Amino acid sequence: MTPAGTDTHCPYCALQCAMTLTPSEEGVGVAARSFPTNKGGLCQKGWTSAEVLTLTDRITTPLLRGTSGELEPVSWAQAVAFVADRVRTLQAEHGRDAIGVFGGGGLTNEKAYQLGKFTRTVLRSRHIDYNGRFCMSSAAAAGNRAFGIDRGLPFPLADLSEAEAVLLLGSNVADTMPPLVQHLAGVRERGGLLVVDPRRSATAALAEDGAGIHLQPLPGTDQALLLGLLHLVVAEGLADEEYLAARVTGWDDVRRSVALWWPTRVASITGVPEEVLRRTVQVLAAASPTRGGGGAMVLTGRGAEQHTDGTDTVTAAINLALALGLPGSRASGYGCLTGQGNGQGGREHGQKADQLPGYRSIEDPAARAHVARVWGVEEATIPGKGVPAVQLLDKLGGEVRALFVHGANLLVSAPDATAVRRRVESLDLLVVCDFVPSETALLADVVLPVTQWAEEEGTMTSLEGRILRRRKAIDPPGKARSELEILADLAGLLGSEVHFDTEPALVFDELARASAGGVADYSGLSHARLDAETGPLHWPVPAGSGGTPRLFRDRFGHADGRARMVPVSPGGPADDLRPDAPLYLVTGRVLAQYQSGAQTRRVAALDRSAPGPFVELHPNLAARYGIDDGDDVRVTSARGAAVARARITTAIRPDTVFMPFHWSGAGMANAVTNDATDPVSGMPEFKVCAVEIARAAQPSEILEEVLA
Ligand SMILES: Nc1nc2c(c(=O)[nH]1)N[C@H]1C(S)=C(S)[C@@H](COP(=O)(O)OP(=O)(O)OC[C@H]3O[C@@H](n4cnc5c(=O)[nH]c(N)nc54)[C@H](O)[C@@H]3O)O[C@H]1N2
Ligand SMILES: Nc1nc2c(c(=O)[nH]1)N[C@H]1C(S)=C(S)[C@@H](COP(=O)(O)OP(=O)(O)OC[C@H]3O[C@@H](n4cnc5c(=O)[nH]c(N)nc54)[C@H](O)[C@@H]3O)O[C@H]1N2
Ligand code: SF4
Ligand SMILES: [Mo]
Repeated sequence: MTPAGTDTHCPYCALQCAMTLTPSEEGVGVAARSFPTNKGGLCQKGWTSAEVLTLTDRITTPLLRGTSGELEPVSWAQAVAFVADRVRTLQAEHGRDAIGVFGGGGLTNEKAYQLGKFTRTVLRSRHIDYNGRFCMSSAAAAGNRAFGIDRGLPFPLADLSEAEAVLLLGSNVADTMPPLVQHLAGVRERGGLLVVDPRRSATAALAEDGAGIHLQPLPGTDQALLLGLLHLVVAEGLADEEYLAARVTGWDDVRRSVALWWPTRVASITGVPEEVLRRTVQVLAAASPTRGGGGAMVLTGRGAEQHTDGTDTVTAAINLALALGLPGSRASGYGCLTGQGNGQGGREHGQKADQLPGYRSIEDPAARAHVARVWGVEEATIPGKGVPAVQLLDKLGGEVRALFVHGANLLVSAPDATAVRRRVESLDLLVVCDFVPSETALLADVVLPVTQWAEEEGTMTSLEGRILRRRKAIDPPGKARSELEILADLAGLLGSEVHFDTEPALVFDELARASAGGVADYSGLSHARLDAETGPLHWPVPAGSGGTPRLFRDRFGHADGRARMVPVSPGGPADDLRPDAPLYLVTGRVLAQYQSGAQTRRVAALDRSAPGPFVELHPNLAARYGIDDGDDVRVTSARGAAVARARITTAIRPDTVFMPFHWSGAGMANAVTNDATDPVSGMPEFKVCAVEIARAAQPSEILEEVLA
């Protein structure tokens, strides 16, 4: 008989594929589990996830930078006492806001909540933000503006299986969420998969091979494309006027605003032929339920969002969906495909610069009073709002003297990362909680070893807004501890009288109380209920509620129940083409590596599948620059350069090169990217900047040059 396993979910992306873990002498066995989102599937990262538990270089003891300059093992008591002492001194010298906190969308709801509470009640600093700012902040801002609620998918993912048309803008799910592709089988068969990507990505190939459409625009022109599609909807009388009259405000303004986006103009800006624009609109409109179709969805990923006009681009996508009467209709709507494991829950419980738990505003007096009561503090002691991630990183070494990092590897994943490294180096104190010696941890003054997913209890909220249980299968190694314990210890040492629970179930109960009455209301939930209930629980789940799988059936989140259409106009890349930088660099992901690679670069099978950085370029472009497949190519922007192997392919536009961002060292894409941000969301423009390329000299020379 096989021993009973522990049912939990994958540690990586927001699909949160269900798995069962079975510990044995040889390690922890991973088995895929049937679940509505992954339907029994896992990707290569999921299958190999248990290897990260037993890495030979895993951090299992607190480390403190000694007088020799090296990180040296110390006891927990020494490590936390050192941190508390430095925090006290720095705050006495520079004020409370001198301590910054950087969180992550991979943290459980319990940890994200506790981190926000610790920052506001113990440090009493306004300077907290997190890597979700790099991820879906533009979609969140646009969703809040249009719908009054930001839940990535306002419907269960499985609704995708029923749709007749799906417009995917800048999302490569075939590599970034492989099991999700099962839900696209139907729409592919029906010829309704429409993929917008400057590259013929694995997902774009699925569309083309399935008689769908691959629209291959110039990078950064998604908004113009969307305005052009909406122009055609109006011109061809395809707008759902009845729906618009009943459920939406602002349609007149938006309709007028697209009058000048006629197809020839849009085709010349985007490079997408007029005929393709027309076909796309026909397929989408025919699938709209109010025209008798089976359902149509407009979904965005990071490709459309990570731009300085990303919020407006998502707004244009939402406007298109509203004009066709999709949100709230059967197997239809707009959605953003959230990225990180807890990218959804991590943006609801207070690790955002302007936020209190339950997706409340830190500037709302009623919200402050409610949360102050739950925390047992005076409302006036809760600081005001801080600044978004990129601006927070700008302050390092200036107004912010110390940084706590929980769940991000900034030195690889932040835009203009070489400049970020310099600022991090100028800090008086860097404290990193992690379980691997990431590039950021290696620079720290103090590294605190934490537990991993299979070693802890908690909850995660997946891309469809469903709250899931993460369960403990094994004990943590060495001295690794949960962040909940670390924060409670530090609170005590810093003389705080605020109570910090360390049991995840109790922290969750407090989070539930703090969220009560908020947009993201979890007050009807507890670990016990999540364990007992077999059906799905999508937030909001107020007390007594069975959850809300579909948010917009009857009304939207604004007080009047209507969605708001807002006219927008494209901005274009902040760092645009010029004679010394005549090409676009776009960045993104490959299947076998996750994010900064801190975890996945350490897994042998993943390293074999995706061993290092590369630059994708078109054969015509390669010929013009005298570059052969496998040559080293230097990609240079106004910020810096990266060198990586040429991968010559017709899958990319000839005016564009592509690099994944999973590696550090000479091939680090973020040495090149731009840190300009969207003015509404604070999202940096990872997806496009102007570069020059050249065939590089000997690899060893390059390494010296790039690292100099
Ligand atoms: N394997 C793997 N899976 C992951 C992750 C990972 O690191 N690795 N990370 C997770 C996370 S946090 C996230 S946020 C998601 C991201 O998931 P995706 O959004 O699917 O990932 P990306 O590869 O960043 O970008 C998607 C596509 O956008 C295209 N693109 C670039 N510029 C533009 C543009 O201007 N317009 C358009 N339309 N497209 C453009 C790129 O060519 C790329 O194919 O993936 C999650 N899943
Ligand atoms: N050029 C370019 N850059 C990008 C992007 C892009 O498309 N192009 N995408 C951006 C996006 S969408 C994202 S989400 C970011 C992500 O980039 P990062 O924020 O760097 O994400 P990860 O590499 O997942 O880093 C997470 C770190 O936290 C650790 N960790 C995991 N779980 C826990 C935990 O529970 N507690 C603690 N303390 N540590 C933990 C991991 O070991 C790892 O070191 O990158 C962004 N950077
Ligand atoms: S798709 Fe995402 S959640 Fe599923 S196994 Fe892969 S990394 Fe894990
Ligand atoms: Mo992300």
